[in-house]
Amino acid sequence: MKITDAKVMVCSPGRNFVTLKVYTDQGIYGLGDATLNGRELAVVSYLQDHLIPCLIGRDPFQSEDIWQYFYRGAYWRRGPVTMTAIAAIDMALWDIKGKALNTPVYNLLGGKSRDGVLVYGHANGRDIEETSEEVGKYISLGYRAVRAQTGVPGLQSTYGVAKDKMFYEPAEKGLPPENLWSTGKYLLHVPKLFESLRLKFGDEIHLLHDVHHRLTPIEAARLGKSLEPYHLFWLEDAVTAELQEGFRIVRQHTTTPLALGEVFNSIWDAHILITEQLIDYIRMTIVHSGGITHLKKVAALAELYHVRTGCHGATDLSPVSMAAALHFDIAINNFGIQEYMVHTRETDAVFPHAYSFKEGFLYPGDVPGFGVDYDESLAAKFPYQRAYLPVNRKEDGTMFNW
Ligand code: EZ4
Ligand code: CO
Repeated sequence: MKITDAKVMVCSPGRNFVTLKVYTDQGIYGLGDATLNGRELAVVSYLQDHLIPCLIGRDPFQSEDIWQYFYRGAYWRRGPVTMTAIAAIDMALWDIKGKALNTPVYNLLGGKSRDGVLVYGHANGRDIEETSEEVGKYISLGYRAVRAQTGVPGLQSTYGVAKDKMFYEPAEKGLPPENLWSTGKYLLHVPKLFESLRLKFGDEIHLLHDVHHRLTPIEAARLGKSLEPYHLFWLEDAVTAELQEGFRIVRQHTTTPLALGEVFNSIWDAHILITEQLIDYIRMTIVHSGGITHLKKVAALAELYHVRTGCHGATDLSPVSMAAALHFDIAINNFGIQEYMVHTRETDAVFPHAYSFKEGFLYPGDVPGFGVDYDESLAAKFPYQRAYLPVNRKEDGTMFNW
C-alpha cells in the first residue's frame, strides 16, 4: 500500500479544528487531528510545507519508521507545533491500518483491557452554589467523575468558569482577552468548594480539580494538603512543570494525587516526573504528543512507575483525537481516566463518530480504524476564524500564567 496524497483542512464549527486526511492507492484514507488551540495555522504550514512532501509514496503500515523519519529527520526536535504535526500523520496511519485490516485500532494495540473508558465531565459555576448545582447535573447524567471549578470572590473571571456551561470553550475570536489572578484569594476559596461538595454529594463520586499552572511548588503543597480531607481523584497542573524537579517539593508535603502534562509534547517533558514517581497521572494526549506511536511508549514507561494515564480531552481536541484516545485508553493496562467535554452539535455533525457515552463511560465502538469521519462539504460552511486563549495578569498588572 502506498500513500498517494494528503491534505490539511481547517474548519470552525463553533471553534477551530485542523484535520489531516491521508489518501492511499487502495482507496482507503485515514484522518488525523492537528489542532493546536490558538496556533492552528503554524501546524497547517508545518504539515503542508514540510512534512506532506516527504510522506507521499511511503507505505502507511510503516508508522514507526515514518514517525522516526519526521522526529529524527527534522534535526530540530520536539515542541508543540512539530509534535502535533507528527501526531496528525501518525493518527491517520493507524486509522488507515485499522481500515485496511478491517478492525478497530484498539485491536492493533493489544485489544480491549476493559469494557469502557471512565470519563470525567466539567462542572463550573460563578460561586460554590452554582458549581455544586452543576456537579449535581453531571451526577444525574450518569457521570462517576466530575471536575469542579468555581469563581473566586473578588476576581472577575477565573479559569474554568464558562458562560456556556455544557460547551465550555475558552478560546475567543479577536485578540486575547485578559483575566486577573490572585493566588491568595484562590487558595482560601478552593477548599471551601470541596468541603461543600463532599457534604452535599458524599464520598463516592470522584472529584477532580484543575489549577491550570498557577501555583509555585510550596503553594501547591499547601493546596494539596488542605484538600486531603476531601480525597480528590486528582489535583491537575498545580505548577508549570518546565522545572520537573519542582514537584519533589509538592510531593513530599501531600498525599493528594497529582496529574500533569496536557501541554507536554514529548517524554522529555515528563521523564523525571515519571521515574521519580512525582506524579500519579500523566495527561499527555495523542494529538499534542506525537500520536499513538509516542504515547504508547510514554504509557509503557509510566506503567513501570505506578503512573496511570489521564489523557487531555477538552473541546479544542477534535472528535478524531477523542476517538484515537479512546482506542488507546481501552487497550493499555495503566489507563486511569479520560477527560471528556462534549462537543457542540455542529462539531459532531462535521465529525460523525462511532464513540458513545453511557453511564459515566465512553465506548469507542467497533468500526474499523478509529470510527470517525469528516464531512467536507459541511465543514466548508464554517471557515477558519482567528481565535486566542485568554492571557492572565496578577492584580498589580504583572503578566502571569493563564
Ligand atoms: O484549558 O484545552 O483540563 N483541561 C484544560 C483545558 C485547556 C484547553 C486549552 O486549549 O485545562 O480546558
Ligand atoms: Co487542564
